[in-house]
Amino acid sequence: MASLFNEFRLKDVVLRNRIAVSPMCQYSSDNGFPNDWHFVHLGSRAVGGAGLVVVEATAVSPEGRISPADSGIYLDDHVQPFAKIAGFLKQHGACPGIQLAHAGRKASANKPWEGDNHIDSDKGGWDTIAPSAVAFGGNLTKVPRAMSVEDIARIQKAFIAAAKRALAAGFEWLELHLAHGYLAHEFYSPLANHRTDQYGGSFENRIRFLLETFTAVRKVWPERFPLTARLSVTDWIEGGVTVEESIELLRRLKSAGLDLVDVSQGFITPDISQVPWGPGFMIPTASRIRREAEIPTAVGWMISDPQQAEDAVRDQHADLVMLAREMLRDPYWPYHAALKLGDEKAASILPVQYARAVKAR
Ligand code: XEN
Repeated sequence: MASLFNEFRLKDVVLRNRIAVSPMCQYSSDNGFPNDWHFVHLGSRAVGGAGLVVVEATAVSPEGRISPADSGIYLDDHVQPFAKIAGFLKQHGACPGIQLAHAGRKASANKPWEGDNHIDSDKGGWDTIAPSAVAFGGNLTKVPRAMSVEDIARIQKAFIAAAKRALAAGFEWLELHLAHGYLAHEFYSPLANHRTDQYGGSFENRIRFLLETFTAVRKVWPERFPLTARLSVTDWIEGGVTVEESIELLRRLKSAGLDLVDVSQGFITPDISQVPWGPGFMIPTASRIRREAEIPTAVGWMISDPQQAEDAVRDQHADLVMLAREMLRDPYWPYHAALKLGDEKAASILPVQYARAVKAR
């Protein structure tokens, strides 16, 4: 049997295999509410056989949305539509997960297919906040307001409230978004954090927002369910965060109760020229982090070949593979991967409604 189809236990959650659907922004919500699009998009991937399906970056407060069309979980009324999605994912054998996020200085942007640029505050956008009053650059030119200590406390409370709502909606896997140049990453990276108070400067100070927020969420998220984080472990450029620093950060997050790291990279600057793009390019880094931070690890980025995914799990470079674009191309990727790897579980991956008609071939 292929290692990719081994169960994975984390806390009281048992995933049916090592294949996870990465959180992927759909830019299809209105005032944060998920709708039929999200239900079908996420539900299809559960039906397709993934062990874990993680809902897109879901904003903890309205100004934390990347775009006006982002999902959010900042209202009690958001719980019910998310509960419908979480319930369906679970009913179809996938663990329901959700990623909680605040976009910081990258918020108030157009959908990617409408330009990906900042929307003016008087044209449907809003004023943004970040650790420091420094614009991202590129298409995102808006200068954020530097957060006060009161702003920091308010956003941390928003993360706590969002985690409670996610639990009420039936999610059993929580991922905090500490990556991709959004708010938490902006605190972590010296490229975005120019503060001179206790939240900026030294490594200890730059990780304070991340550790405090994580610790606060851990208090309200039950021990029986995994609390995970997606971290950009490197900024790839001089002066940015490094893998070595991230290993130290992950050791501390682990002491604070982190159950798994979803290893990601970059996006703190618009310059992506130094990223070594290629199939599975983050697997060696994830492997090092898994070994040195001694923490269960998920890895994504340009993984599409079942054999590459299988090797990553079998050789213990990662515990889970996170698939994004490949899952958009093929919601039945787990079934097709099992066929390709010759795994006897292939037929049983399909739901009964389909399996009786579709023979493994
Ligand atoms: C291809 C994903 C890397 C950068 N982005 C990350 C996003 C949303 C859009 C782009 C995220 O983490 N929510």
